Amino acid sequence: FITGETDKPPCSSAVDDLETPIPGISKKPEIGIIMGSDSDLPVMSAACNILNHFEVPYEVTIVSAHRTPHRMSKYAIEASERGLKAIIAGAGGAAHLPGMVAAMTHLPVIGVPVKGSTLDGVDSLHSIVQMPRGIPVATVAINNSTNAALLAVRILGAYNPVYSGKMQEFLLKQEEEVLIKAKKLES
Ligand code: RP5
Repeated sequence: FITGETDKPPCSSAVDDLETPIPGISKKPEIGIIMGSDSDLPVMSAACNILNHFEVPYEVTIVSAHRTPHRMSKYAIEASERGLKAIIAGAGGAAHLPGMVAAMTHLPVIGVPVKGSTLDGVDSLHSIVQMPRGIPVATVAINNSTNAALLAVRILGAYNPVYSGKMQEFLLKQEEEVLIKAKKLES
């Protein structure tokens, strides 16, 4: 997958670069970020930034439901045995990737509707959110891969206190930042 290559791509895991391991965090990817096309990367890179911020090991690659259906099946079927704990899947237009991956794995799948050049991303949103009963995809807002990554960190935090601790810190900091802005506005 892209992250392992020598010339560093735009979305590369910060955990890979750490010389000293972080206690409680493995270097093995725990989150898979996939997208239907390299044209989704500008949107999906925000998810990489969040996972880097939380020092979550992840992998990132292109998997297309329509152009590489066999690769998609292999990715989804092998994801759990390779150690992934959740998958973030971004796609635009006829965005079947998150749903099809969810159909072939028991892992949580978070779908990111990517806004294409027409229909404002509502097509992607509807394609991802309208899953049949039994096969859930947690769908975030159009182009909001930030929230997809934050949700993935919360999923990891449910069983790893390192991540839940980092999430609590993040929320406190976020709240503080808003309060500072509010005070500025009031003064
Ligand atoms: C989807 O089609 C991709 O996820 C992308 O958002 C959209 C357009 O792909 P390109 O034609 O830009 O490769 O499969």
